[in-house]
Amino acid sequence: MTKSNVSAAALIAAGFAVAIPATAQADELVLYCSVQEEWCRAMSEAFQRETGIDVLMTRRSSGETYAQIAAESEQPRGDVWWGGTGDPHLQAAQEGLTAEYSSPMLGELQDWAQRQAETSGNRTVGIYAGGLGFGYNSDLVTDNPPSCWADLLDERFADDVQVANPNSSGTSYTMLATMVQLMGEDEAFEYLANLHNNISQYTQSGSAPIRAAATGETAIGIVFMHDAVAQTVQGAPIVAVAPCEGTGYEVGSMSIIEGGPNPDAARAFYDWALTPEAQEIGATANSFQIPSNVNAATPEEAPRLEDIELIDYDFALYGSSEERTRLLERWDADIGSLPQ
Ligand code: S7P
Repeated sequence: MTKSNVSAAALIAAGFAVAIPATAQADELVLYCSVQEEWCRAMSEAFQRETGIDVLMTRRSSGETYAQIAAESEQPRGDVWWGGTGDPHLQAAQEGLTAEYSSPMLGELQDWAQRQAETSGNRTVGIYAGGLGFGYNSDLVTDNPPSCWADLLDERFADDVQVANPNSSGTSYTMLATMVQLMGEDEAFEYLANLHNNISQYTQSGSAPIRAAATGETAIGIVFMHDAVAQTVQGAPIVAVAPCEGTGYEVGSMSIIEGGPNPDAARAFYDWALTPEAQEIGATANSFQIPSNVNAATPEEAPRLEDIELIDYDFALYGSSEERTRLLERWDADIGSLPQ
């Protein structure tokens, strides 16, 4: 029995609808992963165990992974891009960098996850969701803690707020698009310019600011709320905040890379990653997003979307190639160029 036959048999025995043609050489998968390293490793190891398919995994932030796939488009090296915010997945879909695929698992997914597939012409799909917010270190911020986006402009937080650079980070692009949708574009850039006075560092990775807050290197990190909760669960004095004005959210996504070297293994991973069993691996790896499969257990610690005042985030617009490119160029010109 070849490795690919073993994998199909194992998955079918486990009740997964995975089809790998008998002739396929699906013994390797090149996985580009954009969640936390611990979850990337846990997913790679579980899939490898289930199927016998070797997983070669690289972890990069969402914007960086999009850029890598675009740069490799003449000779794609990756098979699946798993995780990371939905906007750059949608941009990749629009640019034909990712392949059309309708998984038999689609019917088991939350509406927001299926909508992501529809918006992209089935070139990406939602795998989890989570609200944007911030977290503060309660040892450092003892009085009058921030509860609104507006509070982050307070001069008592000078040099004590971190957020990532939206070019590399999907989290930070979500913040940029959220502010534009909440306030209007010019007002959003004015807010970001004012916030700049309090920013000590624009990090490369979206979750780095809350790791810095956990160690007391900064007081406040602007991140997805589940990334703040992950620090609290690990014992750090971090309080997660859903901003009072309302906020945006992500539909974390997965895409098959067009022309990747192992298309059969890519589809096998894609179908498996949408099963409840695969989605429940997140909580075991300290990741507390809302899973997209309606039959997957939502971690107890996960901030619930219904408890957060969410904007009606326009994924089609802010995930479009033109809008994402334009907003990032404006961020570079108006914010990235400001003196530190
Ligand atoms: O940590 C999990 C998570 O927040 O990371 C993804 C994120 O896009 C990757 O980090 P970057 O902001 O650096 O791109 C999110 O999709 C996910 O929820």
